[in-house]
Amino acid sequence: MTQEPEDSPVTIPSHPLGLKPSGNQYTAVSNARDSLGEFQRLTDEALVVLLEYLESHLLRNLGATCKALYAFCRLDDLWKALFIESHEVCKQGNFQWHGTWRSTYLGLSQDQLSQVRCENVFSDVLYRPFLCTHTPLSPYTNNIPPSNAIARLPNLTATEFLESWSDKPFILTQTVPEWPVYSTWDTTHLLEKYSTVKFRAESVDWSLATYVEYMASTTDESPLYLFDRSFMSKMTLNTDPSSTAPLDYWPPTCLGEDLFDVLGPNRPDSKWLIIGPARSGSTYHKDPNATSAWNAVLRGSKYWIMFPSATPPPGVYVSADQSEVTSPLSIAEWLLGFHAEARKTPGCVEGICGEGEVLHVPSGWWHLVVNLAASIAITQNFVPRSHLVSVLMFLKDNVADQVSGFRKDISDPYGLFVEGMREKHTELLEQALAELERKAEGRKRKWDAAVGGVDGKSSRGGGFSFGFGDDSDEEVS
Ligand SMILES: O=C(O)CCC(=O)C(=O)O
Ligand SMILES: [Fe+2]
Repeated sequence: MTQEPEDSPVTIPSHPLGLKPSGNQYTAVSNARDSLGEFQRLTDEALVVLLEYLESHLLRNLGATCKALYAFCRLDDLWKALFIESHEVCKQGNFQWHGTWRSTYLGLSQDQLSQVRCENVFSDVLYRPFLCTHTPLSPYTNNIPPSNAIARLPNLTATEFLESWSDKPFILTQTVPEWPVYSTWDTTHLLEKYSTVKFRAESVDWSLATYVEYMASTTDESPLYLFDRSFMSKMTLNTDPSSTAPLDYWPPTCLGEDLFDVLGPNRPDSKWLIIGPARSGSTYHKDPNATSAWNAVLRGSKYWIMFPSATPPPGVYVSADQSEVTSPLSIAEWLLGFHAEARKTPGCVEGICGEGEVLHVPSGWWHLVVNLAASIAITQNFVPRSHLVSVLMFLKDNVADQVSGFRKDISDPYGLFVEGMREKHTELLEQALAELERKAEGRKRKWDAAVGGVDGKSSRGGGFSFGFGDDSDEEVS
């Protein structure tokens, strides 16, 4: 692996159409934009928005009128949207991938593609996705400062986990190799058994055969990510420890019990199969319902960068109730724009979880994940007893309807969880409810102090801002 620092120059290949970033127009002898006619009035951004309204035949015809529009109408994101939103073939999920969304939509092979050189087209809007796709990841994911490195643990006991580790990210280095799925889950083996089975990849359901073809040749800036919560039934896997049949995998024993087990069949979604090419991944988020998670890499490797609950990562903007998160569109954009600052931010931790390893995501932590090579992983969310209070608080407050993953007919997840806990873990529940009450009291006292008394008026007379987010022992998300 190369070890280039983040600010060292990197070499990017030239764009397949030959188009260049906007800045190059100032030294160029000609500019294809000059022949755009009335379209010249539009900025590149506005032009793309306009093109988003066109159907495929219009996009194709307009692209044949001049060189600049040819370049714009080839923008593959336009064809991705057309294909995903309206193409029957995409909905059926079982088709041949032709390398780009446009070629797939139009059923074109490589030798049927027109190749107009666009050397005098200058556009950051068109060049940016290409730059992001070809920006090497290694300057960002290598050279992790030792003070940021996520701990790598060959083993851990359940007691050590509860006492010292349930609030910290760590990588278990020796758990997965014993799982039966570990030896049999490369794409070749999976295709032998499941090639026609459809898996969810963002908003589409594609056969595994189609997805694997896509994965092998996509040049998307943010590749479509297979993230399927029903894989257990689709693949008829067994993880039930009470069954007599052999298990396909099991959670790392050191993570101990999962208190959401008391919900039985009413528990929210908790298991996902994740498959994606290099550069695919997950943009910043916290896991649902204040749960913790483990993520086991069966093939490939993943770079993780994480921040504690109260520290939103640089470039990520969170609304006061934490229900809305705004961040750059793609992982590459974030790496280009914010990674250097993030690495220096107190609380930031980073690590590479390799094949056969498991990463622990503590409740409430922000994380961004990028696959460094094509990867296959399983992730599972759970509630350790050390986070029972945070989970109860999250379910009870349900700020901005953020509780998620429960079946639609379950109207009171908090009540259901309390009921289940009362049946199976009475004492633990009582302690947690008492703690919850203490925290609610503390919040109320803070509120009263901030507004200057029970009449709710601020003693300062002016506006004020108030949040629980900086309260390290209180999690509101
Ligand atoms: O593997 C990934 O892309 C990350 C998935 C994730 O966010 C998780 O396991 O919590
Ligand atoms: Fe996650």
